[in-house]
Amino acid sequence: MTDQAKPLVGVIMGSSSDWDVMQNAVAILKQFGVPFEAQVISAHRMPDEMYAYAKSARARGLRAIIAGAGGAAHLPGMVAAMTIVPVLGVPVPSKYLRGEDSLLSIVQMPKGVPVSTFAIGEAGAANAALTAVAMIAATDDALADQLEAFRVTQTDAAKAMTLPL
Ligand code: RP5
Repeated sequence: MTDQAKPLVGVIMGSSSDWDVMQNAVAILKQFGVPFEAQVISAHRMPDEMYAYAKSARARGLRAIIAGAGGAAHLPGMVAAMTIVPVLGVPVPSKYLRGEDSLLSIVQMPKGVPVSTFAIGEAGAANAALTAVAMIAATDDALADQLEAFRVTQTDAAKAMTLPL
C-alpha cells in the first residue's frame, strides 16, 4: 500500500495479523493527508527485506518509520539499529501475554539506539501516527494548523460530554 505522493512515513508490521491494530496508524496519516507507505516486513521471516528497507529509508525520504510487531517484537529495534530515521514502535497485542511481551521487547532498548515506544494496541498505533504528523508539522505550517484543529475538536468533544445522571 503506497500513497500517491512520495512517502514521508513508512508503516511496517511483522504480519498481516497486525493490520487490525496498525490500520489505526494508517487512518491518522490518511486523515492528515501525510504521504505514507504500508507493508508487511517481518524481522525473523524477512530479515533481508528488513535490512534493505531500513538501509534505504533515509535516502528514500522517509521522515519516520512506524513499526508494529507482537511477541518477541524485534522489528522496531532492528530497524532502528540500521537507520537514523526515527522509529516509532507499536506493541501489538499477543495471543498469550496480551502484548506485555511486545511492549517490553520494544521499549527496553539499550542506550544509544532509541525506539520511541507507544501504548499497546490501537491507541499506540494512532498516537505513533500523530507523533509522526507532529514531527513533519515542525517544518510544515499547514500541517501544524491541521494538528491544532484536531486537538481543538477533541477538546470540544470532551466539553460536550454528558453523564447519564
Ligand atoms: C510477529 O508475530 C508479528 O508482528 C505478529 O504480531 C506475531 C504473530 O504473527 P502471525 O503468526 O500472526 O503471522 O512477528
